[in-house]
Amino acid sequence: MDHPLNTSTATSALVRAATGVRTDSPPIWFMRQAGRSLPEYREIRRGTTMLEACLTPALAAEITLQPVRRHNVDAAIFFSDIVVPLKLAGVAVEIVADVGPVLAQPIRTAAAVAKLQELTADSLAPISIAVGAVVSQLGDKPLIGFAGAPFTLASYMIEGKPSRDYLHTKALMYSDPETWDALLTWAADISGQFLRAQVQAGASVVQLFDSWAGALSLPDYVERVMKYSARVFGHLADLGIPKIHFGVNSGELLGAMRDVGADVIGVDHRLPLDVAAQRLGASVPLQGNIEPGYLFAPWETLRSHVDDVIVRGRSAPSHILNLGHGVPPTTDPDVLTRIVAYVHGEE
Ligand code: 1CP
Repeated sequence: MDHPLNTSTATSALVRAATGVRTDSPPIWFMRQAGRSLPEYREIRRGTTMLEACLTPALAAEITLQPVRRHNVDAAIFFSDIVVPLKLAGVAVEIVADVGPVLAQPIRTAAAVAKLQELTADSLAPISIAVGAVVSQLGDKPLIGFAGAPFTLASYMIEGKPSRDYLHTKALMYSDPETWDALLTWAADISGQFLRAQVQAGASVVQLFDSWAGALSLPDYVERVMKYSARVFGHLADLGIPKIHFGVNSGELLGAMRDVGADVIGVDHRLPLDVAAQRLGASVPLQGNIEPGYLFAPWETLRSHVDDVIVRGRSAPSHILNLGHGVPPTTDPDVLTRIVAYVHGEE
């Protein structure tokens, strides 16, 4: 199969904006657009665990397409999770409802890291099949592939569950650099292979989520984390694919996150896009950054906020409109549909 970037998606608004071409209005998609805000998602997920849904190709493909049909967003994002490659590599992990990823045994020692297995190409088959099924139904709309960056992934592995302060993670980072290096190198390789499989099966853009990198100072990010994120993108070096890099609360890290090898920097809602653009010398396409809290405000209030984000986004060479972080599960999906219609000039 010819890759969609060579046949159908190269002229899409999302791919153009991701490669620095300014579009009349910004292409729009939402982080976490699939999932709990959608009644059709809650319905199709009944009786299936989150990871079963991710690893059943027909189900993962259908859930990926649900928000595209409902909201008419400019891109799909593959329905999966950042811990899926851990599961495929044999790590005992589950996604617990209303909690998030939980490991049977946190991985905090050199011995535990030494036991981690490599990912095999065979084990990625459910991912390739699901991506192929999505892409065959998307036409000229691009699919965004994604993975977790090594720091964020390692934080779940070391803490064993979602954390607020990342103290076990930082304890390992500061006290045992060799084990840290081995763990982040392993995480970089499985995320890199997970992304590569999605691109080879037809994803046109990728996003690397370093959701929790904002917990680090810039010097720590530069000295102890950055090279592993660069290693993830290294797995895609020959594929010529636009790469988005996103973190929460990462306003101090923007330049370093670009230097990892990103084409687009995702900015959360804490930093206005014109300020982010200025920090990056107005040379980097930006993605973001509607404050998710506005989804619960009256339409006129939300609409002026969206207008403000679009105006500030013009300070960057190009702009992909998104939220500053994921869609909250309690969001009224009609509000998301209305934002898309408004941005597309249909309201
Ligand atoms: O049963 C359910 O529905 C569980 C909720 C859920 C969903 C729908 C989880 C558990 N993951 C997902 C899908 C998912 N995860 C997607 C695809 C859907 C889409 O974007 O439309 C993506 C891109 C992710 C990526 C992900 N998982 C990130 C990075 C993005 C972000 O939000 O910062 C992170 C940090 C995770 C871990 C995770 N998985 C699930 C939860 C609840 C969490 C976060 C837990 C925490 O607070 O630490």
